Amino acid sequence: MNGKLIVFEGCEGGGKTTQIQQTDQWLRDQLGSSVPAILTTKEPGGTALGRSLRNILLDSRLEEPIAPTAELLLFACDRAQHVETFLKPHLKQGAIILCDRFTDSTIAYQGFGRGLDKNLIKQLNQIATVGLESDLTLWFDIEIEKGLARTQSRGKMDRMEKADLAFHQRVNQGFCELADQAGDRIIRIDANLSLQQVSLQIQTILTQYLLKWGFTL
Ligand code: Z5A
Repeated sequence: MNGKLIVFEGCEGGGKTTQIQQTDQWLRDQLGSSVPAILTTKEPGGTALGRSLRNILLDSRLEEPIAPTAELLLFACDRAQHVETFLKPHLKQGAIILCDRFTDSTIAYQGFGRGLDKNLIKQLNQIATVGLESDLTLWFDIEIEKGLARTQSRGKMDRMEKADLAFHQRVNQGFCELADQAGDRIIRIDANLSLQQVSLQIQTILTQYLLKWGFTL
């Protein structure tokens, strides 16, 4: 696998989506045509199948609640398709991929948030990814209330965002524990700061990693 998979993780409203767009442009400016491709994608929803699954997973008007295990399997299904048909082929060709959420979200949301067995989730992640891990994960650490206020100010909230505050606090605790255990695979970003300050943190970290990986800036 020649490319690099850089994942943006964290609770709602941390600014992942905004910063992925900024980082995409920054990487293009830094690396020019020296890499085969710079791509952005997300989970759920990085493939055609994934977009259908995303509509189901985030739909707040479903006639019945999605059972936690069914929810877990839908996220795993999205990931299996994404890894096999998008991530692995593009990484093999040397692409740098910026991905909005990946395996750590499942441990944080379905494990810590919903209370499902974390070892089972790790096994399921292993099946869905066939062992693919991020080269670097940027964890957008934001105060829960602040992040939810940002998403609420956008208007309509989706099914996951509508979960209660205690759920989001458990998810946040999950990301904290994952970051503690992961060494330098997961790097904390202070997402409470301004857009510009967050961008600067990301660019500083990415510069270190790109040089470590042998890219010329
Ligand atoms: N999920 C799961 O449960 N299990 C899994 O395995 C996976 C996912 C893969 C995906 O929803 C949901 O699926 C998610 C986890 C779950 N659930 N929730 N809740 P999504 O992809 O639609 O939502 P999200 O990933 O949570 O994205 P988000 O809510 O849009 O947040 P964001 O991408 O981190 O933030 P943003 O869209 O860039 O910014 C939000 C707003 O804040 C926006 O108006 C910005 O202009 C503003 N913003 C951003 N940065 C700043 C700063 N620094 N200052 C001020 N304002 C800012």
